[in-house]
Amino acid sequence: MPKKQTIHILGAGALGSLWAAKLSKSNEVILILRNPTHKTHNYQFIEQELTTDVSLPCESATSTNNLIDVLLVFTKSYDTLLALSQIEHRLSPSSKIILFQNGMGCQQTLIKTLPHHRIYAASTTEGANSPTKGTIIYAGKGETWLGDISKEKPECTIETEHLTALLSSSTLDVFSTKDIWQRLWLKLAINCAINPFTALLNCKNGEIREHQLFKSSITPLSQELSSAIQLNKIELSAEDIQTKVEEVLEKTANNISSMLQDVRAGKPTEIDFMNGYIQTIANEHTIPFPVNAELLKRMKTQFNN
Ligand code: KPL
Repeated sequence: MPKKQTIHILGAGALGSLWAAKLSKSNEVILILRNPTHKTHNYQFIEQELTTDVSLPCESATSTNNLIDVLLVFTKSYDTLLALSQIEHRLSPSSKIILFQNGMGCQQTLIKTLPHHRIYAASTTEGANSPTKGTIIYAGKGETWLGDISKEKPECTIETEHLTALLSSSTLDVFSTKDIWQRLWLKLAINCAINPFTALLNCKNGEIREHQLFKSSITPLSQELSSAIQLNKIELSAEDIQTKVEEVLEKTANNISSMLQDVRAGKPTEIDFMNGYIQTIANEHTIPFPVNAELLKRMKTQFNN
């Protein structure tokens, strides 16, 4: 029997646990947790009507175990730099680091912090949530795109293809792309145009469409997002953003967005890496993006983060 590939997973939230459960069927998956209390991390994984008990080995971030070969990072954007710096002693230039973070900013920081490492980003529309501690629900089938972000010039290397094949062993749909930045910026626009509304209005994704706040904001907000993204040399029209947002709202109508999940769990939100990142672009270029600025202000006032 060929030896199974070892995959380390940092961050065992809903999405990390989904990938861990799926990848562990044909790989050796090890979870890296902040303060593991046991040798294994156990949870129930619910897919459609089927419940499976998952039990995976775990290590603490500060463990001095072997070097890591493949690392999937699912920590919140605001935790990622610290979490990776705690395991830096286990990373070598041949380690493959795959970032699954929402929003923008964390990827650029990590490329600068780890200039000699292979860093990949994944953009995923898979949906998972954790209604109670120890239970993970696979909420909606999506797809995942993977690309190398450590190279100046985008290219689809043989290593990206190998990693795509490895992630596909989860049976989730995974594709490689050399245009991963395009996908990350589009995902950022979608998150900026959906997540804060769901948090402010305390409702499911699909329900924001009935609220005046969303109806009056979406067209000017899409224009602002398009301008901000074009300032970063990515072509994405306001019309394309709005159409995509409507499509995602339709597909994920019953989902509780990641931002509303954070609010309900009393956790900080990733607003600084979404609408906050757009505000940083506005500040750098001294261009006002008033609809985005107002959303950001309301989020900061209402949730104090
Ligand atoms: O990515 C998402 C999130 O919740 O963060 C969306 C696309 C809004 C789906 O819920």
